[in-house]
Amino acid sequence: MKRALVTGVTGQDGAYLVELLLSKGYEVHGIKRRSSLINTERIDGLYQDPHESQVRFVLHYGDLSDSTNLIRIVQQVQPDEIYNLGAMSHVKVSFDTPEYAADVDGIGTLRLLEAIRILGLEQKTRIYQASTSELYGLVQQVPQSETTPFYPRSPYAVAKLYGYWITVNYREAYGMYACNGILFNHESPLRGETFVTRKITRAAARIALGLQPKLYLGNLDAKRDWGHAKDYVEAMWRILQQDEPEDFVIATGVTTTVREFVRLAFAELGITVEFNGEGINEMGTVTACANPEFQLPVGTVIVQIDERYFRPTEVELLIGDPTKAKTKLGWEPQYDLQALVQEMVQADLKLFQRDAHLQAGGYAIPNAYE
Ligand code: NDP
Ligand code: GDR
Repeated sequence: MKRALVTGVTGQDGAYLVELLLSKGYEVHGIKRRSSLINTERIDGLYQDPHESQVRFVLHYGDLSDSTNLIRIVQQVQPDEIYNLGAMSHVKVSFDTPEYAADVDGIGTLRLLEAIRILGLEQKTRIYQASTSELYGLVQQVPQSETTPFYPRSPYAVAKLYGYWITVNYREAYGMYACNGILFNHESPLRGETFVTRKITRAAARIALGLQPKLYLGNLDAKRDWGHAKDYVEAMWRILQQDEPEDFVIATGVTTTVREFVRLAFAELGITVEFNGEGINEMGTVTACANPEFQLPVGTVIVQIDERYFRPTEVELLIGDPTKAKTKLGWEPQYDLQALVQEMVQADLKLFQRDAHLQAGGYAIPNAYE
């Protein structure tokens, strides 16, 4: 039985990856951080009672900022494969906590690579590094491929640039099976609530149900190549199953503006939104509502701009070229954007119908921070 160790196991990708690895017969170990509230919601469905025998999914407390902890866990688990998904993964927040992002996303990667080396596991343990299309940053050429130059535009991306190159360096210096997956944005119903797609699908559901009046966004012109996390964790696994370690771009090859994502999300609920105005005065207004269950009069303004959500330096355009992954890994995404939006919006509608029932029954529903 193969043994895998997953950092960032409580995150979006961690949850999908653990499910995939368990389905392939792996014994899976995950590293979770201590938090003041239980933070395992995404993986609770995969929980196995440690008191039972034959348990194949085990959690360890740990942190990418703690070398001794990482060395101890790697020594104990002796993994065949490590997936380094743990990170301070929010680009905008990295401008507020740049040193922390550098420590966890940059040096955290080094700590894991060193743990493998210190323990003499270079020939046994394969490692996947969660690299990102944010490395491309300021547009040099499109579509972006494995040979496109990097120009990171945030403390997050600069930290990930270190993670990328230290992974390449350990592969070349010590003959380790260490690979980067340069993944473009991937989303799902498990996506963190403050990333733009999930913020939009949650708001679409809540506005339709009368739980929230408006959605405030930043740069509507940004273009992203959005795929589904379920497809992307399959690619991560395939990257570690090749004869030779290599880096791969994982993307759909289709790019869409944030503005268009908003339209698609509301359209999934039968609500037509049109945008008017320029710059920070741009607004999204309801021009039709085909669903009689939703009380949204034509003319209601439901999207406005809030400058707080703009970044000091922005990544305007991402569109990936997944040719190498398709050719060498045989990887093909199963979801297109329409199917992704549909799954996310319907999941959030179901989630917030519960709140709508509670509100109708007289319970106060608190507003959430974005
Ligand atoms: P999430 O933000 O959903 O998950 C991040 C995970 O990292 C969480 O489990 C989080 O724990 C954990 N984590 C944060 N800080 C630390 C730390 N100091 N020590 C250990 N663990 C930590 O991210 P995704 O699942 O979306 O992304 C997975 C990885 O892929 C990340 O590295 C991200 O940067 C990268 N990536 C993501 C892309 C995407 O579009 N989703 C695209 C390209 C790369 P907790 O739950 O406690 O916060
Ligand atoms: P990104 O994802 O920065 O690409 O990083 P995010 O969803 O945060 O932003 C995408 C684009 O939308 C614009 N935007 C907004 N973004 C947020 N979060 N909130 C808003 O209100 C808003 N309005 C407009 C942003 O400016 C941006 O252009 C994600 C993360 O998962 C990273 O960890 C990962 O490496 C990259 O994707 C690939």
